[in-house]
Amino acid sequence: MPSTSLQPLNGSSLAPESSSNLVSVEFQSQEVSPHQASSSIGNLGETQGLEEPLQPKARELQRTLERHRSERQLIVIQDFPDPDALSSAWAYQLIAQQYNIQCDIVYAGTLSHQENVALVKLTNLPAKRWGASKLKEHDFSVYQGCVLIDNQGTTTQLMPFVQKASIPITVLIDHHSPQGDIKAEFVDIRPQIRATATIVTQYLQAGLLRLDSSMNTHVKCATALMHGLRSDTDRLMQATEEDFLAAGYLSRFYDTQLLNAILQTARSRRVMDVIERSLKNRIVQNNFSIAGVGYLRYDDRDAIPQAADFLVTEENVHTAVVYGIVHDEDEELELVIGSLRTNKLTLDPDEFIKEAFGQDRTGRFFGGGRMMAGGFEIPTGFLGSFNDNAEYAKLKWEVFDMQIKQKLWRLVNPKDNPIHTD
Ligand SMILES: [Mn+2]
Repeated sequence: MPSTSLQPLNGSSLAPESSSNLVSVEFQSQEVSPHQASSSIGNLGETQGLEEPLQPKARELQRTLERHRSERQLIVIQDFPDPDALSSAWAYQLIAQQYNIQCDIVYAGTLSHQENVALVKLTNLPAKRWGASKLKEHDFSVYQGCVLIDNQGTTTQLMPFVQKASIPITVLIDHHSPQGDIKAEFVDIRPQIRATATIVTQYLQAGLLRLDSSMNTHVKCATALMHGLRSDTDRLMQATEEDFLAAGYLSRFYDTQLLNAILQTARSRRVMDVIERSLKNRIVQNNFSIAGVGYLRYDDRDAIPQAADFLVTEENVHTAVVYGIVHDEDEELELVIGSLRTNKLTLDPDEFIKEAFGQDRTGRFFGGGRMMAGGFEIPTGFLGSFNDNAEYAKLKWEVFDMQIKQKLWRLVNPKDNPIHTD
């Protein structure tokens, strides 16, 4: 256990139980009609554990879990797990425990944002990193099922191993738009919802796991879910009614001091350095602020969106793009990673990034899409590695820097390309 002086609040001031009926009644009246019609096929009698008759998905998940009682499942989250994925996976693990299903939560990349590291440490969140280079060493055959949460298998390097071991996808819970033809026994994809934590909280609310504010793990998991929900909804600014209702439910259990501690986590010096470089290198034109930050370590890749978050706060700037070359010596991996942040309502980051960078030879875009939000990734390919040669490394950065700038300026300011090719 990490040492933390924080004590759960245990919902002391608000009487949690007394208000529960009121909330669920209101919730039902919003949603009940279409769902109930389709799910009323003789199952309403067997829902003792479920408080809300409307939740057909919760009931379907319950039946799925029953069918897989006492199995071992692998919960796969994206390579760079965010609070939404981490907390939702944890909640699923706690739900599944009641069916004697033992789950391992794994990711193949790294926890790079200091808040995510703090979340995992302070809540003792049981996620494991299976580094890409050692993936082959893990025994996948012990799992009877795979669970995809907050992703659909397209953002994790674990997927080929799951497929190779012929592990069936038992459960898929996500709020991103459907991505291709992944098949799972239980599927709950709801793109209209802003956070997977909301979907999972609805399961809890429906009675799949009765949260108990005297249980430390429940309080910590509820806090993690609140953090996930807040971070995927831009601190509730983008939240829909369902997200608010889920947050309302979690508010009975979560620990405000613990959440505060997670949010207050200080940036590392290296992240500060990247932000400093972005400030120094930024070029502002037509309300766009564009900055290349050179090379950075793989573990610090989250410094890029943080730098973009910072640059977009400058007056007269509505959109910031920050990018750099990320390298990981262990994995011999090198790619350009970038991030776009905008306050301009009419600028769609997805469209902008697709338009700016186009697609690779296989037709895959370098970024955009709901999974990437305002992010993009460009492999350095043949030019990768040999960075111990300082001259070469510098030259390589300049090439990528210039190429990215050209592509961005072409959109930002079509008539003013910094490179004159004629
Ligand atoms: Mn999410």
